[in-house]
Parts: sequence; structure tokens; C-alpha cells
Amino acid sequence: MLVNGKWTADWHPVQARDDRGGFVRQTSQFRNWITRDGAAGPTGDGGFRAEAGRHHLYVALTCPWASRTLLVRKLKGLESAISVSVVEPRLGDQGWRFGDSPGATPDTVNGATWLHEIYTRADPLCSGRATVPVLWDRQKQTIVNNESADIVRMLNGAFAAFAGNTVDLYPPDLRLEIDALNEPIYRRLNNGVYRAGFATTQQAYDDAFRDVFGMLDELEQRLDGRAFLLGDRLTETDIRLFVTLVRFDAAYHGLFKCNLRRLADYPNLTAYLIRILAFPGVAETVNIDHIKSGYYSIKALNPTGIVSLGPELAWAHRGVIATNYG
Ligand SMILES: N[C@@H](CCC(=O)N[C@@H](CS)C(=O)NCC(=O)O)C(=O)O
Repeated sequence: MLVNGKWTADWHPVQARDDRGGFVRQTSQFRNWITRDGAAGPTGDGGFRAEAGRHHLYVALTCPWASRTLLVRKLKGLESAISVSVVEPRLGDQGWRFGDSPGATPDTVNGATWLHEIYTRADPLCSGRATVPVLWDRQKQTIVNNESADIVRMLNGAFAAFAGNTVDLYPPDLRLEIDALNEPIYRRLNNGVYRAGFATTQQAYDDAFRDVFGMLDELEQRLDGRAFLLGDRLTETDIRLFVTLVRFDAAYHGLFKCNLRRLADYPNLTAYLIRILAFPGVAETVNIDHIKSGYYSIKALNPTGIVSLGPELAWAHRGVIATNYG
């Protein structure tokens, strides 16, 4: 992580824990908002106006948080307005690195080797973890925001003039329901799997494990007879759930010890996953090779770095998974 702008070599996935040994996620530091007219958003400073070609998104295909933003960029048809760089799947001794292995790209905007250089370019005395996603502003030469939940909202809301369609993932009539459902899905499932995987006490693991499977059981019931979480429209909440489901059997079931059931054992959730994968462009944002090699490279959990060959993913044989991001 960065300390006053200098990289310190002791990267470890768990930098903070609560008094019961539970994993505590760092809060994101850059919280400006891109808006249609450049006015300030809910947090941060103003001056970040939506413009085609002004912004660049840094992502890892391993990472569910980054994948949320990539997915929204696709579903909104913002590919020509917002460019993308994809880091190498494995975290190195200086965190995320740019490269040219299959599915990864160089940093075409700042020419960086390591993602942490983007952070110190934005703030030379920056401290904290250099996480993906990062939304970069070419004009101001700084990071707009590094919190995926914010980036998802701004890509959906501020870029209407540049979107290739009229898809709205946060429609006004569903906002209350979306916000209400996002909270437990994040706490119990999106972050719950990390709390299980990175727990440092049995108690913290047990609590997280129960949260994960309690939530999956509830969602399995909720999807009985419904196409999407809030009815027949795909919303932001579906995107947030999808990125965890698509990684579940490949990474969380084995490496994070979320192994009461596989996702494949939930018929409604599996059908739902396949339904979302079938949207044009969605499968391109999913790279199982990056997901597996990325998670299994976390040394604290897997010192040998050996990547599991299984499990077989029934939905991945339907030709819906691209191995390269294009
Ligand atoms: N709150 C952030 C979390 C992002 C995050 O934790 N990303 C992970 C990858 S899944 C990361 O970049 N970790 C690098 C590190 O912790 O040093 C968001 O949702 O945008």
C-alpha cells in the first residue's frame, strides 16, 4: 500500500480487522462525481463534467467491484465515450500491474507500470491501498473517483448524452427498492464472501459464512417466478449481484471456503446468471481465467499460487464466456 506517496512492500489482503478478527474494507479516498453540467455531486468537488473522450476507467477483470463498472459501461453503450485499461490478473509485490498477457492491456493514458502510480499522480502524498476501479480524468489529470458504487451511478446518470441507448439501471420509480436491497446484498454477500475468505478467527468466518448462505437462500426464493431482482427490468442491484454470482463457484466456493453449496446447486440463481450473461456485451466483461488466477494468486490464502483446475462451470460451456476482453 501507499504511505505518503511511497509504496511499502508489505502488501497483505487484510490491512484492518475488527475486534473479533473480521475483515474490514478500507473506505475509498477519491469521491468526486462526474455530472452533466460539472456541478458538484453528493460528495467531493465540482468541475468534473461528462464529456466524450475525457475519462478513462482502470479495471481488473478479477475484481467484482471493477467489473460492476465495466458492465455498466457496456450496458449503457459508453464504449466510445469512456476508454479502459485492464491490469494483469495477479497482484504483484507492488499491487496491480499493467501488461500485455491475454486479456490485459498497457496503460495507454498515463504509461504507468503499476496502478499505484496513478494514485500518486493524482495525489503525490497519497496514502492507502491502490485499488481498482479507478476513474481518471484526462483533462484535470486526476482521479475522479475510486469507489465502484459511485462510478456505477455516475455512468448510469451523467452520461445520457453519450450513451448508445436509453437503458436506465437506476430508474426513479425503483430507487427506494434498489437502495434497500443493495445494502444487505453488499453486507451479506458481495462483501460477505470476502469476510469469510479473509476472516482471522473462526467466529468471524462462521458469521460471514452464515450471512453468505442466508442471503443466497433468500435470493433463490425471491427469484422464483421473477426474471430480475426487482421484477422484469434489469437494474443496478442485478449488476451488483451478478458480479459475485459469476465468481462464486470458480473462486469463493474453494478459496474463500464458502462451500456449503455451489451456485450451481441453486436453480433460480443459476438461471438468472445465464439470463444476465445473455445480454449483449455482458459475457465480454467476464474472464474466468483472470478471475481464477487472480484470486488464487493471493499469497496469504494460497502460498503455493497453484490455481485450481475445477470446478466445471455448466454455464461456461454455453459459449457465453469470452476469455479476452476486447
Ligand atoms: N470500495 C472499493 C473496493 C475496491 C477493491 O477492494 N478492489 C480490490 C480488488 S477486488 C483491490 O483493488 N485491491 C487491491 C488492494 O487491496 O491493494 C470499490 O468498490 O470500488
